[in-house]
Amino acid sequence: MQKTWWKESVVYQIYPRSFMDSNGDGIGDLNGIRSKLDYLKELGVDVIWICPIYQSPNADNGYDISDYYEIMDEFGTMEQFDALLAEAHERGLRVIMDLVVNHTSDEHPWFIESRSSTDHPKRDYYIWRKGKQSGDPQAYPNNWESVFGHSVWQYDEETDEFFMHIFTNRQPDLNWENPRMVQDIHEMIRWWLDKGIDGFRVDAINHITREEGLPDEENPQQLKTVPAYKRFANLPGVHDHIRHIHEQVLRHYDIMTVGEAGGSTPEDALLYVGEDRHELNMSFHFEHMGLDRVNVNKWVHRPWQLSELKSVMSRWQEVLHGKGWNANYWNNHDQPRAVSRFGEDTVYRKPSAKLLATFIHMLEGTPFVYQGEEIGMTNIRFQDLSDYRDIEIFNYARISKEKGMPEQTMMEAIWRTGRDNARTPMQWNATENGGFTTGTPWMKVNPNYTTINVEESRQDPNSIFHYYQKLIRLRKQHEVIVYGKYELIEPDHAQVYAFTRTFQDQQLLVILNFSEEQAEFELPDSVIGFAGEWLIGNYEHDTEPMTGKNGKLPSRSLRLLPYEAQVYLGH
Ligand code: TEU
Ligand code: CA
Repeated sequence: MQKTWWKESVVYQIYPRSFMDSNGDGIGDLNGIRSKLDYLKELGVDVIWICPIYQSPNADNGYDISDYYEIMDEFGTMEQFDALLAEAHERGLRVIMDLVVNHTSDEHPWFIESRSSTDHPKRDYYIWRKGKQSGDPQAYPNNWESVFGHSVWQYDEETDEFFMHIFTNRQPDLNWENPRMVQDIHEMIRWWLDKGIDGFRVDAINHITREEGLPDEENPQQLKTVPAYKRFANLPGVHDHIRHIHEQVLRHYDIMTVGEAGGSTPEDALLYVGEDRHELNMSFHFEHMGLDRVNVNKWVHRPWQLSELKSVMSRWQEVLHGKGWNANYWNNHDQPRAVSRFGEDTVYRKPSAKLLATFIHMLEGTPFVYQGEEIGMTNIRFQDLSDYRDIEIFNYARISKEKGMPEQTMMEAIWRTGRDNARTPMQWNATENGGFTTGTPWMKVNPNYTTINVEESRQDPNSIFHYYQKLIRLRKQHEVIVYGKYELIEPDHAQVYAFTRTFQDQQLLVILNFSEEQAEFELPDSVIGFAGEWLIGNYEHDTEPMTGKNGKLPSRSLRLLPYEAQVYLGH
């Protein structure tokens, strides 16, 4: 297996709009990020991934780009970006950008030209089709549903045709079958890499080709059981495009790339990240994010099961080992806060946040930490729909009202699942608005900022922040944390998720009680005789637990407190 810096790194994701506002307009910005680089250095991360900062009308908070070569006015200027990059590099921090090339904004000049006439040279930069009945804006070319609900087609009167958009109708899909469009995108990627950035998180890359001929889904049953986006996800043609980008552009730089590949299985992922494939370094999957949802509809909840988490994560660990590389995460800007979802965000907030962190950092793969996760930020519950900001939430609310869903049911789904859970402003201290802005924040701050904030977390030696700091430091000290091979132990235990990692003569033993109850855990024969020392854990014990002095684990059975995590290092 190849050793590289991006395997040894920890990545920190920044959602710029909500990170830090430097000028009091209520919107996070580049200078805000610059002012927090020392904080990130203190935490110990190696790479920052900044969500889109390009020019955008912000229908989807920057994921709708109108100019790839300019910085969004609200975020600052290109000079400020260059300064941010230089200051990060001075501190030994690498910077990766979001690359959004499945679609642009409908305000991108390419689209404005494309929509102007059927024979414009830019027409084929996007995907245009005639409807089933001329002049009828509802006579869609086919019956595919978009990721955010409703048809993937939007009627355009100008030319009596529809354009395709798998996300919102403000995000027309680029046509990757057009070589001139592809050349323009390659050139743009090269331009950013020549600036000296350290790589990309590639948005929705698995979606850039669609099923040939764009056929109708004929079986209505199928529409109910298979996510609609299967028609435009992880199709073989995607790989030709990625390999082409790699060959033309990426391979000439020392960078890291992580693709977003929703709906992918470990086998699909190997096609993106297999070391022999020359496509991407790693990819995000969503299988663990689906464990508390009914697959066809993210808004419909089901309780998650530890047994399913074990089988999903074990498959990813095993299938990719030695062949590709995992990107491990619990949180990002599209997901509710993990501590509120897979942990417990009241009495056990601290131990459960630390337990979740232990899991992600002890798996094989690169850990991704999302802003606020390192202080245990939680979900938000706005009573008033108008306090939300996310276009996906508003689409869902509109569709729910059309269906006659009771208001309360809808609000509960938004509280549980809405993306704005992750997007409330970063909580820096206990002053007004959590120290995020001196003005009026673009979205309200979670009122718990008075107790959950960075300042508090930095002062408390037992805080979640310091626990993350320690986990990150351990990664630099023990190669087994980076390169060890994963093995699940005691797969049937109902409360405890335990596994080992093995690299040369080093071994890790990771024991995680994912429940609110105490748990008894019998060490299996395979680890009896494991000579281990205590590495890290999320509870204070009078004596370091279960450690025979530099020796074997003293007893066969361990008693774990609620959400207790214990990690041992053996040699
Ligand atoms: O999200 C993409 C997204 O939601 C899907 O690709 C998802 O992975 C798939 O449906 C399987 O669950 C990205 C951004 O992260 C998000 O913020 C943007 O709104 C979206 O792309 C559009 O750019
Ligand atoms: Ca600002």
